[in-house]
Amino acid sequence: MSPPAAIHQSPPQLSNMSYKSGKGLDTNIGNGTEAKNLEALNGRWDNFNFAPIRESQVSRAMTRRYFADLDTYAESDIVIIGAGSCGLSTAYMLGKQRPDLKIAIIEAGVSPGGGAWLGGQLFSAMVMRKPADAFLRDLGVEFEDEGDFVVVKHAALFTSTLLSKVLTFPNIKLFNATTVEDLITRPDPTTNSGLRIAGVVTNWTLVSMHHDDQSCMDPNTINAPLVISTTGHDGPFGAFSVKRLVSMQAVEKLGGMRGLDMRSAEDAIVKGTREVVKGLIVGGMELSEVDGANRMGPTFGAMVLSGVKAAEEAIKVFEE
Ligand code: 48N
Repeated sequence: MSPPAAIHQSPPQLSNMSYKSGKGLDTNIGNGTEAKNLEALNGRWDNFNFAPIRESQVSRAMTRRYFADLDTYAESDIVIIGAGSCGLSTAYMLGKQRPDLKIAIIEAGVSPGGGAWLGGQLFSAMVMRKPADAFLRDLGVEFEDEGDFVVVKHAALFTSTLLSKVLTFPNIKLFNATTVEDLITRPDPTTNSGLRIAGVVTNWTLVSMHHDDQSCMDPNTINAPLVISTTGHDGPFGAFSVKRLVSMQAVEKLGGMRGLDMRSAEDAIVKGTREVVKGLIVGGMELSEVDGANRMGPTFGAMVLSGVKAAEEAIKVFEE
């Protein structure tokens, strides 16, 4: 029995693909149950059927897009490492202010959001001190006003809203389950370290976790004139970029995150968000490892406003 025709279809060249119009995609999908809205399906389950599909169409629909994105973002304007509250806030601000910039977000976890799915110690409400309520208003997330601070009823409401807004920007692509396992550098005699950051080295996270027990599994790369690292405070993956700066001797040593002091921590993180070495801006809790700032515990205003500042610093770089 000869193999079904679909096997002989060679995938069209990625470059002539246009997802919006569907040109060049498998279009031999039959006309299954066309439903203009959910009400049209009510009570019609006896004769219900999905439109026909062939498994390879699903594979091609996913792989074409993913590899086209890898091709597109191999040269990015900005790479954000870490899709936690700071990285996502940075992306949100850049997506709004600079739709012309191509931005790749690299997130080691399958699920983005970092530590912002719960408010603290598994409690769900999320606290932000004013003036971070301005960010919540801009984002359109409701909160209860408690005077000097506000409370979002569930941290997941904040994080899912922020994530959904970031994912809708056409100039931003999230590569989750993907780890930055090194930084691309270039010699730069104008800097103290003699180098500048020029992109990131990536691998599937599961591969990055098994370099010690598998033979060579070389990484992929993304070139970008600016990297914004928001990988959180020290932990299995945390503080990645700043620890790498020390091991490549671009920074002498880290200050190391200090004990919990909400008031001093949040001001220091927001004010300190900056380009730590040329081509690398550090924000969020990763910065506490650089500057020896305190940690703030279960309050997130500094994360979002560090993101606002990181975006501002990034735009300055592109306006230089
Ligand atoms: O949420 P985090 O860890 O980091 P931030 O800075 O966005 O937010 C920190 C915040 O959640 C707190 O820690 C709160 C305020 N508590 C403070 C305190 O006192 O304890 O997100 C970092 C993200 C995570 O999703 C990681 O998976 C990811 O970065 N990540 C990486 N992604 C790709 N490549 C890497 N090398 C990497 N390292 C971490």
